[in-house]
Amino acid sequence: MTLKLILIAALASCSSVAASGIPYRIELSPTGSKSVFVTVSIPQGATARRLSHNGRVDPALALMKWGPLDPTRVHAISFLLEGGSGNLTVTSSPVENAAVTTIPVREDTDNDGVPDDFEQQHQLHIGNDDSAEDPDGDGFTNRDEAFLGTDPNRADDVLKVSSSEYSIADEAFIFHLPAKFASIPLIVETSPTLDNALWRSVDAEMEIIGDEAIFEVKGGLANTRQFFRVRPDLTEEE
Ligand SMILES: [Ca+2]
Ligand SMILES: [Ca+2]
Ligand SMILES: [Ca+2]
Repeated sequence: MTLKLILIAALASCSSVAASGIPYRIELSPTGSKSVFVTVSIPQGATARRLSHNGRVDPALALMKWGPLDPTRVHAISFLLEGGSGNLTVTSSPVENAAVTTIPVREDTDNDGVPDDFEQQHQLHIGNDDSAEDPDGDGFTNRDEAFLGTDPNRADDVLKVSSSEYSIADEAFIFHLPAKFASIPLIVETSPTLDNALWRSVDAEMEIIGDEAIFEVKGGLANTRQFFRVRPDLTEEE
């Protein structure tokens, strides 16, 4: 069995959630039939905070562990890393099939939570904190865009629900998003009103079909109106 590791973009925060550190997102595509365990070791002097499910952090050992992971689907690990330099080492087990990958810690020269490589790629400014700016006016800051893997200079490259419907057969609200957002921890929230909205999170099941990530929220229609929104989930796991 081999384990394919893909490091996708990374980065920072949702405007409504304070988060510090450089975000990382690692995609895991186990192949074979056995469940897989994954360990990420963190460079000395760094601390990690988990964002994604299914993992635990052992600060004494500077390790993060995930598993068992179902080998039949893709998993995404998201975390924020503060401090330290060197490499992240990603190891999978069982031992006889171990795969080891090293990922260099991303530099953030101006310490604004947006890594240098993203700033260079998108003509942002290393040397001054432009993380809260929104040059394309799409409502997402440069930090948000780096986290989401969207272009900070293109308003049409943005986290957005492309379509939605209510399925009477499934008794569920269905939301369609581009599949590229499937590996980002997202949270679905609902409110009965948009004036003085009271957003609360709801359980949503996600599956990827073709080029779409489809979220399904059970229930609804019993009462009157319900509003929904989807946003990056940067809450730390307990
Ligand atoms: Ca930076
Ligand atoms: Ca923007
Ligand atoms: Ca954008």
